[in-house]
Amino acid sequence: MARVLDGKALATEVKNELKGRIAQWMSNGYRAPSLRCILVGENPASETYVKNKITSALEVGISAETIKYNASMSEDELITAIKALNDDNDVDGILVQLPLPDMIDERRVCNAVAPEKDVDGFHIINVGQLCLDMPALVPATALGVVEMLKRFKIETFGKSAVVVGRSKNVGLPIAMMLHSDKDHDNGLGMDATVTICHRYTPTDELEFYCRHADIIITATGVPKLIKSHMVKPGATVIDVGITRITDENGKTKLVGDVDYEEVSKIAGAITPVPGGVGPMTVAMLMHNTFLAAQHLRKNELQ
Ligand code: NAD
Ligand code: L34
Repeated sequence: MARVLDGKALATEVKNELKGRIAQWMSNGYRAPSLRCILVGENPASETYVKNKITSALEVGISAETIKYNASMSEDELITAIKALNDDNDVDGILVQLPLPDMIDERRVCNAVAPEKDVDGFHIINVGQLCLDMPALVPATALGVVEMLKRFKIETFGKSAVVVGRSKNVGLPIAMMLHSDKDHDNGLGMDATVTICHRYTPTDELEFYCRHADIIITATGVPKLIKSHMVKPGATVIDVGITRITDENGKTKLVGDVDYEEVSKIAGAITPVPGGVGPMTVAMLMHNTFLAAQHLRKNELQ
């Protein structure tokens, strides 16, 4: 049976370390790092995720607030609200929880957040800097995946990896760090050989690439996409996908992209859903918020 990579336990470890570092930093006279989460409209999953973020922030010593708006808010009103937070010296990190209502252009909104407060790493400046191996604020989910590989000591150097899913916020930054050179500026590279698969990758090719991979990272939202015959014995399988389904008893539960029951018999290591990448996403958002706070204070001194 595969080793279960417990993201929940690891997230607790990461947050405890962060709590100590933040307390240490504040003992030098700095105020607590501060985060604002913007929620537009009603979406039960988003509400849960943002609640988890606020709870974790308060646990590690980050001051945090959710700012809620009605789904009828206009794009310009949202951008005006973001700009006010950009100009607010009491705020270090800003995130706008996605998805946004259909009428609002997510790209325009992500680019309205000041890059130095963009703790989601979705601003074009941060995306560009990551792609150029420069220091940047990196999307928390991708950082969570990389942190899991590092802390669970999964070797990536010279290994073969498949990323299933090519979204700009999840698949792309994961693939970017996995294939990059560790010796470059930001130190985030993992030196793997990476194949990116997506919805138009023919099924037989998806199977072929996955079967030859030492590491499979899947982020599609398609339950049971990754079956045991697609996994090389001993491979590491990281499941980013989260789908809410209703089971036989009418209860809702969360499932990933991986057919966990059968794949866990073949893989060498596997992440569960829930309790895998999700909690690590939240932990790495805290890391990004502390990083943003530190950079902002440094710039204030100059
Ligand atoms: P998205 O819809 O933007 O992207 C999905 C990607 O999957 C696309 O690139 C698409 O081409 C690919 N895809 C779809 N069907 C496929 C198929 N049959 N075969 C191969 N590829 C296929 O979604 P996203 O924002 O990238 O999120 C992906 C999943 O990860 C969702 O389930 C989401 O809920 C979850 N997610 C989890 C976390 C976390 O912290 N665990 C964070 C973000 C997203
Ligand atoms: N702007 N929008 C922005 N930034 C993000 O980083 C996100 N994402 C995704 C959705 N939209 C976003 C998140 O935060 C998904 N996501 C996220 C956050 C937390 C968890 C999962 C995804 C999480 O805590 N998952 C728990 C279970 C949560 C539950 O019970 O529903 C887990 O164990 O997987």
